[in-house]
Amino acid sequence: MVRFFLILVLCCAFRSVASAAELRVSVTAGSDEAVGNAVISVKPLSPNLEMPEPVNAAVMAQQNTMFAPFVLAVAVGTEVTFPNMDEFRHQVYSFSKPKRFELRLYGQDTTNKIMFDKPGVVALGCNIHDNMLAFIYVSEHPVVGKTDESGDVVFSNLPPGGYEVHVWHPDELRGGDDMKMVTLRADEASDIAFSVKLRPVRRQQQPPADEGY
Ligand SMILES: [Cu+2]
Repeated sequence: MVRFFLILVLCCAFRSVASAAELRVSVTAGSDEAVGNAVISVKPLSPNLEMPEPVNAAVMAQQNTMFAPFVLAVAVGTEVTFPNMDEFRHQVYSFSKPKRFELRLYGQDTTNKIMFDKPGVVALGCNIHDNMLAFIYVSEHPVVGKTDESGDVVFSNLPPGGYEVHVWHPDELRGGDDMKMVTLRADEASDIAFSVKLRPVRRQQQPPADEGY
């Protein structure tokens, strides 16, 4: 009996590894500028594809009078915690349609959790510190990630099949790539390159000018 289960487990493990596909996405702007913080969301064209379970918890920290990370990519239904790592208080809010909220003045001892249950872009600010700025991209698709500083992100263990791949960036302008189709094959890696248009002056999160600012 035990041996039977062992064989069954090994077969399943082998099957999932053997049939997994990999999607490698790179994002550039202009002639060849690598674009980090671009959110890539992946939508299976067939509802029958067995997608990886979405991650349903994430963190948007307040540290050194900044948000960390600047861009957070989550799937719909993700609960995000907002820990304050600073020794002073923050009052984080958003006026964005997918999630309007305000976390009343709170310090390190408060655990704030917000459920993001509608897709869209949620811009964050702090009523105390004007320099603080961040974005939560809430994707309606189950697989979502963001590019690193080299403009790359890799999705492993996707089931083979057809997909729509979408890109979003806080500074994007119309006229660049926003969606591409791809067919992933078992045991193969596929590459997609997006060329986006970004506003010349990028929005950034500046550190506070100095104490008492
Ligand atoms: Cu603050």
